[in-house]
Amino acid sequence: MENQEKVDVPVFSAVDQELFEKDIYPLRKPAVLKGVPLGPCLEKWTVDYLAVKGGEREVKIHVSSVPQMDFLHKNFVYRTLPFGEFVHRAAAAEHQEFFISKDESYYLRSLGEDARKEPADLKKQFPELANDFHIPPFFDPKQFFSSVFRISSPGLQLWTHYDVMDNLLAQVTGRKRVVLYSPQDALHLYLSGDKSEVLDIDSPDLEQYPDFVKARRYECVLQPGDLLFIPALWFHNTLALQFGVGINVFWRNLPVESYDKKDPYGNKDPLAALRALQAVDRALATLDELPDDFRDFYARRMVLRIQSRAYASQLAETVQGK
Ligand SMILES: O=C(O)CCC(=O)C(=O)O
Repeated sequence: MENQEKVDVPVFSAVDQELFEKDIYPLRKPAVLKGVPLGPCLEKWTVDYLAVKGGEREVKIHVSSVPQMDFLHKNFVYRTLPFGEFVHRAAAAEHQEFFISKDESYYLRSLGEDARKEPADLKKQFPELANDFHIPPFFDPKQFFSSVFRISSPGLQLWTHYDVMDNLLAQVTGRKRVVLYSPQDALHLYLSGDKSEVLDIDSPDLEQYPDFVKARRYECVLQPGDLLFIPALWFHNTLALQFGVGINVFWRNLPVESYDKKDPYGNKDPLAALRALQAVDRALATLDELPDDFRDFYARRMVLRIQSRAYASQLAETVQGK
């Protein structure tokens, strides 16, 4: 897509806590961080080692006949496998045992003990592996929310979505392309909840999604050992260029009471945002009392009021000054 603006995610070397806190975090923009000690996982985590240490613990995985996972048409199924068996399958291009087809693709986003209540925590679900990974000391440990395994077959692409907490995505093995979009581009991403309906971000159907070209595309390729800082609300789309093992760590950057308590995934909108969205729904239901032309007019006035009252002027300038 030639007419879409493209930006490389900035890369920072030899990042320590001070550099992160002073020069990177306050910008609220994605950044690739190199040279951060992540622990022995970088040397140790071969497929066999992971399979032995992760062992027989059952994991729920996404399985798809094609590597581009499509949440709109649900082209994947959930299945359960012992972790060791899953890792062997995800690392191979062809499978002797399979659910759908010989060349099916796998994706693991690890879950908490009781997936509906508890966030994922490597220390609890994978104690044998957790000590190999050192969580970078870039946030107050009291803000820690979850640590999540992200293990993908080669070519696996995860749809564009946002999360509501700050996030460090550590790539341990395999290269991964990540494309990100600013929260300020939300209007150009054709959202369905926390996900973008534009699945093919490289050659989207511009008749269906004409405004997608207006979204500025931030891109990076993570190498093993790299960290990507993904600030809360930044949309991200990942493409595993090889079999890949990653871990992401979410932490709360808002006061703890701002978040929905029943949110093991870290992607439920903060409570105040939820209330505001519900109020919009009520306002829209009220507009339905009017005939079409009046409804249209007052809907536009609502948009203007929202823009002038709630868009941050500093952020708006960034958008205009793209
Ligand atoms: O690395 C991936 O596969 C997805 C990462 C992701 O969605 C996240 O870190 O929130």
